[in-house]
Amino acid sequence: MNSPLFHTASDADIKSGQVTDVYFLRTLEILRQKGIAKRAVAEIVLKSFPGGWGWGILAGIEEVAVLLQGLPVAVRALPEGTIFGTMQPVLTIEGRYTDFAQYETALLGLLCQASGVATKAARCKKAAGDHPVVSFGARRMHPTLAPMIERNAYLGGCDGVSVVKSAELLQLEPSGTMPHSLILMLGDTVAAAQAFHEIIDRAIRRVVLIDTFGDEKVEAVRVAQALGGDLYAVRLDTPASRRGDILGILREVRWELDLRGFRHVKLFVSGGLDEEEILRLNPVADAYGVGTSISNAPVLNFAMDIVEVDGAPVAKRGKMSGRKEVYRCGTCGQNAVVPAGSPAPACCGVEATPLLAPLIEDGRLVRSLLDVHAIRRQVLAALEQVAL
Ligand code: PCP
Repeated sequence: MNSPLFHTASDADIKSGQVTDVYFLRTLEILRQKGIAKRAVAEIVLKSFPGGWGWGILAGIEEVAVLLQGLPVAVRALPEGTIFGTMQPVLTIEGRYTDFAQYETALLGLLCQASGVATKAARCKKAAGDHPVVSFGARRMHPTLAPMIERNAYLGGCDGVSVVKSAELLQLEPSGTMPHSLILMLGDTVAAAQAFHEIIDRAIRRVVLIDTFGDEKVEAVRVAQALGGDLYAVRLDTPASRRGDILGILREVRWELDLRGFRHVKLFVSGGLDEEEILRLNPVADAYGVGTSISNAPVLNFAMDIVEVDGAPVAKRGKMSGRKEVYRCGTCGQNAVVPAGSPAPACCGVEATPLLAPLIEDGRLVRSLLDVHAIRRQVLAALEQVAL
């Protein structure tokens, strides 16, 4: 068997259950030798959010459907992109425990990282409002993960992604400006701007990086005078050693450009950004490139726990036993969790809507999954109802 080029598991490794913690295989060995083939209902729940976050965006469901298809199990899940809270089951899996036990590791991995990235992206987009946020963080993670990271950054609300392969899979045009290396190669910011303008497809917006050699406000005016109406924006990726008061620097750049009639030139900021910094820069900045804080977002520590065995409610300490339903109030957007079979709770005077829906039955996908663009639109709409 060819060993993988990179230190990663292949699709076949994941699908065949090889990406599993060894204690699941030992459990299977014991259950099989003891002839224990009990049925179980397990649920995936988040006990707490990182960083004091009040909500999360559920992501990774499309990949979970791929992982579990073909197994003799029944799976119910919240729709991908749903805003959820702590102690709310986002997915349940039912079947003979020995049929799905070894998939827990991969299943959680697919949800934990994707939902962390999608939630951080949503927080940055919520902070930025109408200002575009572009995902620039693939370079901080193993390249195998770039498409996954950028799909979930986009699903969470980012307006664009920078990696060519990710954009291709999302059927988007890749987003990007120019690297410092181009300016270092050309030896001057204006020379680089003019070369970019001369050679790169005119459909690509002219966003010129202005922090390589000189002071940003001087470089901004030089580039604006060189490209005039063809200049869409200037990018400030000012290094930490010079960053000081970046809001002050942005105000100066804005002032000097406006004074000389370049009101059309937008200010694009990147480097060390997160939702708090975006909120601070919104008064002057027009667009953001966010890397590390999204691609290296804290994972959401979902846990998968058995809540029923052979039809009887049972759970470990710290968990509530029995099957559950998650309901959403159509008016205030609040979620509520009740034991399965209970009447639908009322909220804001209306009957709430059940959220957990069948995803897989007898190993077959029984739900048509929305495409990532439709999910993103739903996420942006739902973000209207939550606070940062
Ligand atoms: C990086 C690149 C990314 C930025 C930083 C993401 O800058 O431009 O857009 O930053 P973050 O991870 O802190 O959010 P450099 O590598 O300095 O610049 P470049 O490759 O653009 O020359």
